[in-house]
Formats: sequence, structure tokens, C-alpha cells
Amino acid sequence: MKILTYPTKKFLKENDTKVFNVLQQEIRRQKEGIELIASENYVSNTVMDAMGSAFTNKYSEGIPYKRYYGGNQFIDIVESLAVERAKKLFNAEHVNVQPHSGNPANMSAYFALLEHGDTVLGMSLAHGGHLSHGLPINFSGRWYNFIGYTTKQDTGLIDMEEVYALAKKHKPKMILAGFSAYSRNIDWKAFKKIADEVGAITMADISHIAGLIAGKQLENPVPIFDVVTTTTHKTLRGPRGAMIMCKEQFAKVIDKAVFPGIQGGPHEHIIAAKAVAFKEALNPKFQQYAKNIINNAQALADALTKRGLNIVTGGTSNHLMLVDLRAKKVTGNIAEKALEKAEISVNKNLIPYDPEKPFVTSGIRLGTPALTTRGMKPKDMEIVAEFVNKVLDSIGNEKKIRSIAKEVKKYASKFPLFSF
Ligand code: DSN
Repeated sequence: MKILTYPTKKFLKENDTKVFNVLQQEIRRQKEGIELIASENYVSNTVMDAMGSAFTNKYSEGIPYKRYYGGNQFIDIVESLAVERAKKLFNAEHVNVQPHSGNPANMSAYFALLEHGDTVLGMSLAHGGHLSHGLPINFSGRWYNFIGYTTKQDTGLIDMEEVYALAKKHKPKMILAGFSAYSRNIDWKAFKKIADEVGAITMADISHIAGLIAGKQLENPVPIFDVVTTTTHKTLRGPRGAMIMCKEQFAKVIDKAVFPGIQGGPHEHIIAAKAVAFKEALNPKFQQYAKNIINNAQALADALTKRGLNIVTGGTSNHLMLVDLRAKKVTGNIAEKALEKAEISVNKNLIPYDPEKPFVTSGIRLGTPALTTRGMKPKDMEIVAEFVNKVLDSIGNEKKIRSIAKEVKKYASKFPLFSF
């Protein structure tokens, strides 16, 4: 990716200095720091251009060429472009590009395919699932009867025997595969086989790995599953948003669930940016990018392991890893704060069978999509691992952490991000 030259925000500078100034601080943070949050990335200039555009001014409830407002002749073209590109990218029969983000995408899929109280088998949050996969205080856990499957204590891998046993026992209406913190491949076909045996609908949430699938590094569940949701801003490197892909037989119920079921007017400026991001992901160069993300993640996991840190499952097959911090006698929340002071962004994360509470945790989740966009290579992961390890060994020593922050900034400046 070329150095980013996001718009200079001339009008913001002239007319709203408070927002302008805080934006400058955020830009500085992104430039000077090391971004290891697995779900974050930097969008291209072209994606950014499409987002800050006149498409934001339009109301366009409905679907392309079937709207509830006049004046949508150009919106129809741009939204159809996004749909067609997404279909090609993921080999999908039907795509709805309107969901504002991951939660409403999942909510729409459930709203389309389930009744209140229906049983769904999904990955337990404590083992890597997402809050919209049945957390009791999320709408999903309150309105549907989610049963959580887990990972094995010895290997950290999804326990497919348990998935099968739970499916036989609970006869779920839907089986959901997907995660926000799991570093190994999902056996889509094994899930589908179990679902077929119990007559369940298959749903995948590929939010984290969509870019790795689009970049042909991981198996694509879209031809296998009934419904697949994804956000567009993680490994896929598009604008903040989401989409739903499904078999033609579910097209109508999915579209109706998104609007008028859950959402009102779609965000067409974001949809235009999704179209741009899909074009970028269709470029064969994106396959190399996806491959580099995984190579970097594996190099980072190896480098951390060499320094005595435990990686859940022993490594990674995708863009992320869960680091078990118990060997260092540090909790996730303390590590996250210390790393933040050293200009390294990570998030605390529960590890499987975590004895700590979700706001404390025994782990951190690290990922490489953003650093890969920035041009870092596996050899740089040695340096990044060394920074992380040094911070973990310096908890409580503010002076030392400040000096690591200086080194981090110096190192990050070798990978220029914005050119203004
Ligand atoms: N917040 C996202 C993540 O970090 O995985 C999921 O919603």
C-alpha cells in the first residue's frame, strides 16, 4: 500500500478546531505507534475518498432499483457495484451490503431465520466467540437460546466432538461458526455435516478472516454455508461496516430483515467505499497481502514463544494469536495499559478456561493486519516481539516504559503511514 494522504480536512481546520485538533492527535497516535489490535487496519486513500463523499446526503431505503425515495439513480449504480464485486470476491449467490456493522448484520441474519427463543449453537465467548453469538447481556443471548461450544483444554482447538454432541442433544435451528479470538482454521465442512444431520441452518461469521478468505489463503465457507456475515474493516481493509452473503433461497428474507426489519436508511457513502475495497481485494496483489499477514502473524507468534510467552494453540494459522500471560504473572488489563504507554495497541482478552474476569483477563490478543498494511515483514516481527516482551518485563517501571515508547516511535517512523 502506498503512503496514505488522507484528505487534509481544510474545512475542519477552518471551522471546527476542537474536532480538527483531536483528529491530528489520533493521526499522530496511528503514525507513531505499533498497531497490534487484530481487528484493526488502515484503509487506502481510495476507500477514504469514497467515504467522505456526497453519497452521504442521500436517503435510499430499499434495495437497488426498488427504493422508497426518488433520486436514487446513481445510488443504485454504486450499491449494485458493491454487490456485484462482493459476489465475485466470495463466490456468493446473494449479497446485502447495507448492514452498518457486525452486530446489526448478525441481528439481521437471526431476525430473518429464527423465531424468538429458538436454539442456536455458537462458540462460547469465553472460548473465542463474539458477543453477538449469544452473550447473555447481548440481544442475541436475551432473545435466542444460545448453547455455547468450547475449545479443548489440552490443545485449545474447537472440540468438534462436543459440537456434534450438543447438536444432537439440543437440535438447534441454527449452527453458527465464527469467532473474534481463535487462531486456527475452522472446518466448515465438518460444521455443515453436523448441521445437515440435525437439520440446522448454517451461519458463519467471518468478520475477522474475510480478507484472508478473499485473498485466497483460507477456505471460503460462502459456497458451503447458508448464510455468512462479515464486517468489512478488518483483514478485508474496507470501511467500517458489514455485509451478509447467502444462498438465493434466503435472499428475500435477509433483505427484508436488514430493511425494514432492523435498519432504516443505508449509509451509501460507506457502501461506495465497500465497493472500492472489494475492487482492491479482487486485485491479485491482495492475495500476497493476505499471505503476508499470516506470515507475519506466524513470525510474531514464534518470536514471542522464543521469549517464553505461551501462545494459545501453540501458534496461529490466521492473522491473530492469543497470548497467555500467566507465565509472566501479569493480567491482560495491566499488560494492555502498560503496552499503551509504550505506544503499542493491543486488547486484553480472555483465554480459554480463563480464571480471571472479562475486564481483567489472563491474556492479550495480537494481530498483524495493520502492521502488514504498513509494510512490515517477518523480520520486523522479531523487533515487535522484543518491544512487547520488554514492556511485559517492565510493568511498574514507568521510566523504562517511557524509554521503550521512544524506541517504538523511532521504529514505527521507519514505516511511514501518512504523508502530511
Ligand atoms: N470488536 C471486534 C473485535 O475486536 O474482534 C469484534 O466486534
